[in-house]
Amino acid sequence: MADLLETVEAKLRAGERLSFDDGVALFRHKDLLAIGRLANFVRERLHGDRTYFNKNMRIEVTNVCVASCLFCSFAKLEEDMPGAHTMTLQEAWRELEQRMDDPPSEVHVVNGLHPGLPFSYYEELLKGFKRIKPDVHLKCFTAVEVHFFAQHYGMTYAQVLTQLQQAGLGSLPGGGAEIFHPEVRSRISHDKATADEYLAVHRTAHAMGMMTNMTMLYGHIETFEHRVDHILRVRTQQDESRAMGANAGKVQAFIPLAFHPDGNGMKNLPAPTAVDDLRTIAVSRLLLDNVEHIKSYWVSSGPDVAQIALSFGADDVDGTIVHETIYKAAGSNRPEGMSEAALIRLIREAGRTPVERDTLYGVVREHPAALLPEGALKVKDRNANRHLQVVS
Ligand code: V47
Repeated sequence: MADLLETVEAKLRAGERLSFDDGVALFRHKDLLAIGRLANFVRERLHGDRTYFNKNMRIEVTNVCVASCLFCSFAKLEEDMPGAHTMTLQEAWRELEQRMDDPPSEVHVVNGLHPGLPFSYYEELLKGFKRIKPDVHLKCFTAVEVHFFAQHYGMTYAQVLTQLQQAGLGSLPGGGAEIFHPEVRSRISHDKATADEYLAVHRTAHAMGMMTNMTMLYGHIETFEHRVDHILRVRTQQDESRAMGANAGKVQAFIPLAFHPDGNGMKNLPAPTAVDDLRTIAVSRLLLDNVEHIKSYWVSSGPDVAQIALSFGADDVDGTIVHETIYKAAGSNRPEGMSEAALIRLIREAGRTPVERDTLYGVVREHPAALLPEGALKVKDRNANRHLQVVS
């Protein structure tokens, strides 16, 4: 066992890439703290103590979806089913209008694959957000949605992305990746974009100069080998995109998403544990030598684990979010949003320096690091969960 850690450390110091076998062995290695230390070494080499967050909001304009993913607790097959909803454009725009007293810098939209909306609905959606806040960054539509649009409206990926870009699209979020390996994908999401199609959409976006994120939904029926295969497919795509030149886009952040079992086709499975969450963040950091940011999405792992993950390879916690619905539908008891003050406190108490960023990792504001312990930084925040709440 010590041999593995020594080999990995030597490779990291020499700037050498870890292999598939290294990745699987790291997932199986019992010394979580030792793996965390290695991932933290890489994290600090890249980012020091800097830890990123943004002011964002999530909107799901429709949960009507022709796909039937086994893990999904959010989608409804048809518009007239109980719980199905599709916002009018005015309703969607109002979500942003209502936030204009403390506006987000990013709107993140993820939807079901709705068979009955015209393509112009999505174009108008983006244009309307831009009318309300011209400098807002629109991180909208997963690669799975873009693939669906291309098939459904008879366009190429480049045509879909160009038209959406003209309407205001800024970048693509990472959703829809799940697990790329066909042994798993064919069982949990057989009727949407394949791994190759997902990656081809990202490749097209990168060729157009657009930034994207990628995710991995872990902790259900997949093996460690499937996870490593998934992470290495991200790495290979990133190599290819970086070879496109300086004007090309790339994968900015990789986001492991912890599976939540409530109300979906895998409800009999247990959710992944905190140790699995931390190990997955750490191994992702170690394998992805060409992706700058590893995001510990506080909604999926919970704020407590997201905070600890900042010492296991993660350098980003996502943002304020406001109204999260996908994880809520899958049984998450996390708050739907977090205030900026709560996120800053979470980062500071982890001994890190909070950096508010925009979607493309431009620095909006660097906050001073905390002197621990953090008596003077207590905030009253009813949105933060119990552990982050302040005692006055
Ligand atoms: O694609 C769905 C996942 C994703 C469940 O790009 C589930 O910055 C766990 O992609 N349990 C949407 N996960 C969210 C997403 C995301 C989140 C934060 C930041 C970014 C980004 C992207 O949520 C879906 C799917 O993989 N998901 N159901 C579930 N039951």
